[in-house]
Amino acid sequence: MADAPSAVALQGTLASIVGENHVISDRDRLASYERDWTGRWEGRAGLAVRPASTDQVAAVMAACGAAGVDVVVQGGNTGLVGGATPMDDEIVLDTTRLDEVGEPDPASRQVTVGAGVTLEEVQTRARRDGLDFAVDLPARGQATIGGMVATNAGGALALRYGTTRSSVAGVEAVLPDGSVLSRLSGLLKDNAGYDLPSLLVGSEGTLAVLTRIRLALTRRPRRRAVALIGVDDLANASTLVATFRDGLGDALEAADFVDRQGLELVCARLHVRDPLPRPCGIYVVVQVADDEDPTARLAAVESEDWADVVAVGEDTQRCEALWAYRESVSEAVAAYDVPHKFDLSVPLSEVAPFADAARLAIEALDAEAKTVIYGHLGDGNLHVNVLGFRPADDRPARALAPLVAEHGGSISAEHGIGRQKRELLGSTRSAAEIDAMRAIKQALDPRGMLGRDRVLPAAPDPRDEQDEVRREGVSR
Ligand code: 2HG
Ligand code: ZN
Repeated sequence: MADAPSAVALQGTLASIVGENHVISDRDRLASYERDWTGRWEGRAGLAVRPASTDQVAAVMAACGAAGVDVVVQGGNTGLVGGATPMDDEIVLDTTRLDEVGEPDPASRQVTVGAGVTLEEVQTRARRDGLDFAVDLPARGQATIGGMVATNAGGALALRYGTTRSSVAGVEAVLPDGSVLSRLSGLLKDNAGYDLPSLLVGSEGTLAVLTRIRLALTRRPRRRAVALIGVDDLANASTLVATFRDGLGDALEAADFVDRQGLELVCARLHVRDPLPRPCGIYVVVQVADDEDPTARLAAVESEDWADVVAVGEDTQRCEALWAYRESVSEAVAAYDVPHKFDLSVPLSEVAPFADAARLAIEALDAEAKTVIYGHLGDGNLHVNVLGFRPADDRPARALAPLVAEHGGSISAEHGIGRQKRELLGSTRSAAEIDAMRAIKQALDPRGMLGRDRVLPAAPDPRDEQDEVRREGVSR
């Protein structure tokens, strides 16, 4: 296939902005941008461009806008809904050279970082000062802060500290026309006009390119303990988590889970044994953190009949080993087959009924399919992973979306809408909400050049509407 003329024609202009070495046109080098790590999402990039400052991002956006070329933003390429995978020769704006990490300010407990800094780099820097970044997820080594803010990433600790939104004190971003919005003062109280940084959190790279983020850090509790507890089913697991929340209050940092199928895939992938003496239907991982000995707090809610279904870790190594049974599920599932992923949330009381209904719905599509369910139980966030369908088959997602709505949930808890769920957005957002979202998109990106065909459903074709009116006229 020939290169798209418009992207290639821009090569010289982009090189004059970011330097020749940072405009990538070689098809072999572009390949790493063109596919997500699960193999579910693939596309084609016209070029990739790697700016190193907000000014360079602004100049890149202005040049792309003037040339009429579409842009998609990509950080660590760890997204799971196709939002950052280029399509139709889009230019990939790679944020990983926006890698500056500022000095944490001890008074405000804030730090300014570039959008391309990884989560792990922020955690390492913050922990040197006895602080921490309150969002954590298994892809910490690759996931960038810009991507996490753009998707309002959740992760295991959201139960205690909230999603990424709660840790954003300000942002700097470039609009599609190249203008720069900068709000990095970190003022806790700042109610002057619409809160544009809040709007950009969770906008999934469709409204602006985030370039720098002012992050609010937390003080890191001195000690933590992890328990892995086996229970029969999700109904019992939900009751257990409710008991923990009640008994441990804020000391409960995370309450995740994985089902038996997921655990078996992990054991095979990591070559590790079952963590508990007997097999269980559901494995709950709870993390307790405190300045005092957290095991005492765990023990206070433990019950005697857990004796043979609990494993407790107090030192870092043992805690990590227990977490691995949960955190490695994505990798283990992907090693088995190209997964269809459906991230969602439902109220805690609906977790078990929803999971039963979801398994049945997938079975009805294909009795041979394998369904693995895991996630963040404390906040009702499930990751339904379905194996056995071709990557382009959208039947699993279409079967699950209405069930989520029936159970009072949301079709995206933490991974976003991206390409995967744009046509399903209406199942948990009203027409009025989607119209308001379209109006915002139109105002900030009138040409629709940034993250085209993501998040929002395709606009209804006016010809179809006219047909509808005509048909109604005839039938009346
Ligand atoms: C997790 O919690 C991530 O492990 C990924 O959100 C979930 O791969 C998934 O479905
Ligand atoms: Zn998750």
